[in-house]
Amino acid sequence: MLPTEGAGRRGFGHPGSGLALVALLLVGTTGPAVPVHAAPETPLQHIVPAPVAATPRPGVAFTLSADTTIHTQPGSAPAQQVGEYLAGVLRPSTGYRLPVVPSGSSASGRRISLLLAGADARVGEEGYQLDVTRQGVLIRARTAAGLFAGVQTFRQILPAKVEAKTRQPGPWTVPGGQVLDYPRYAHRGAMLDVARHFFSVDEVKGYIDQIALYKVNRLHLHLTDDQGWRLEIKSWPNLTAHGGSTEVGGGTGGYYTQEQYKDLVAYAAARHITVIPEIDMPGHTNAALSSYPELNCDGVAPPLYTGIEVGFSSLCIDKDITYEFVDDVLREVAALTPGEYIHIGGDEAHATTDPDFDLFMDKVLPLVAKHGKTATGWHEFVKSGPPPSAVPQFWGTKTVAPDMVEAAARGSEIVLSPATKAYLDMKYDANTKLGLSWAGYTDVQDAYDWNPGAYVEGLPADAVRGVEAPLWSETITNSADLEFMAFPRLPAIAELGWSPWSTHDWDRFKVRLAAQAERWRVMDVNYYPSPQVPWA
Ligand code: NGO
Repeated sequence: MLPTEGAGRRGFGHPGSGLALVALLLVGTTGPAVPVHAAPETPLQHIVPAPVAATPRPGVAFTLSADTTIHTQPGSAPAQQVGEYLAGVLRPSTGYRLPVVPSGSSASGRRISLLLAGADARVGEEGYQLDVTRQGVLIRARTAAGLFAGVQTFRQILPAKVEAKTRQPGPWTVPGGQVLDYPRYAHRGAMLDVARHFFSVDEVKGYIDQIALYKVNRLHLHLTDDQGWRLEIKSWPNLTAHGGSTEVGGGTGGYYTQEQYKDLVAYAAARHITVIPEIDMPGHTNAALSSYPELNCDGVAPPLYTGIEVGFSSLCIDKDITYEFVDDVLREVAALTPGEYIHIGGDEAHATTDPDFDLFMDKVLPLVAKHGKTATGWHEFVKSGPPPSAVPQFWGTKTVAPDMVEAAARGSEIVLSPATKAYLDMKYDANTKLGLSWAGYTDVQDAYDWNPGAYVEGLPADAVRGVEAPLWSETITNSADLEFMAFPRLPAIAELGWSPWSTHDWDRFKVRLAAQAERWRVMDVNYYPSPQVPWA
């Protein structure tokens, strides 16, 4: 018995189980989501991002015990890595050994299985199928990324205290049921500005762990700006020695050595998150200009900058050394980047004339390609006519953006980060102590209530590559600040990136969000208790 035609087409029944879909179902990508009443509350109803379909098995549950084992796809190191990651989440709080063994081995006890076979074909490259029966937990996917996404859902249906770093009393029970799930968009990003204020490797890892829980798969690091250069470039060492030595407000700044940066990239990759490094140019370059006088047209290095103005700096467009510099930087960054994309900024080049901007991009875009990468940039960079493979990141405040529509017509896919919706550095309201307000206040509902597929007027839905939530750090200095601005808005943007539009419903989302707070308290996430959300 299926509740709607939509569910009949896209919902996920359980062949042969005869189970009625008696609780909240998230019914696929067409038609409205349908709440079906009369079911007991189950954590399956509280998953963020909302899954494509979740079907409770009433009266069924699975309880982890001291002899539970984690079985992974035989012969697959990536699947085993996901198993070890899951064990790493579960061991401290449960105190169980949870050995990770190849599936098929004869370990006794009940199982959590992570298999790369047998998933519904609809799961695609990043989706998964999760089954909880009395006998165990079965997560199936076509890729390790899919298994990893399934593991995040499994975490969310366990009691929140599972996130604790110290041993807690059980029971560790998950409700019976089945989830079929896959993302709406390929790009589900978070951006962190480590240039205005520096964030240590451990702080960034903390954020990676938090965004992974919401199935974010891209971390864009804004590594350079007027106030600081944060990535060691061996061929231009003064970029960090001098250009990394301060930050907004005059603090001591900091930078990542290439070894540290590689460690960050690997840490993200182990969480199926690809790092997209940004070297912002030709504007937002005072830290570089201050480090090397020869990059300035007049040959004079400006002082380091610790304020928060934008748009005053530019690399010298006419000098050959500018392109030798960019070539060296891109070569080193590309060598540190397993992902396809390098972000070349391009925003607010107010100190560069339009013809100079074109000239600059005409020389720099081929350098990105020369080093084997594809360019992405803030949306202004489309004015230089980049190739269709280049991905503009829209950060405008209006829904009318003919340049984005034209870029899409030329074949570009666009990442949406509208400043009025997705900027995590905007204040929630007039009382928010942190943050900026140039794009307006953005409370949780504002962040959530927009449709990326129909946001920019005239932009075809299939030209949208995904969404990204930028967190600029002019006013953000530490993890507590970062978390206060990101939670609960980051999960809202993550849901827009993952969940089918048919599940979109503020009144239900705010209830699911409220249910996350217990987890954030256990994880020590300093979230903003917005009055818009019915926190328990
Ligand atoms: C703008 C600007 C950044 C600021 C940010 C603050 C873009 C793409 N450029 O966004 O330099 O930090 O606003 O909200």
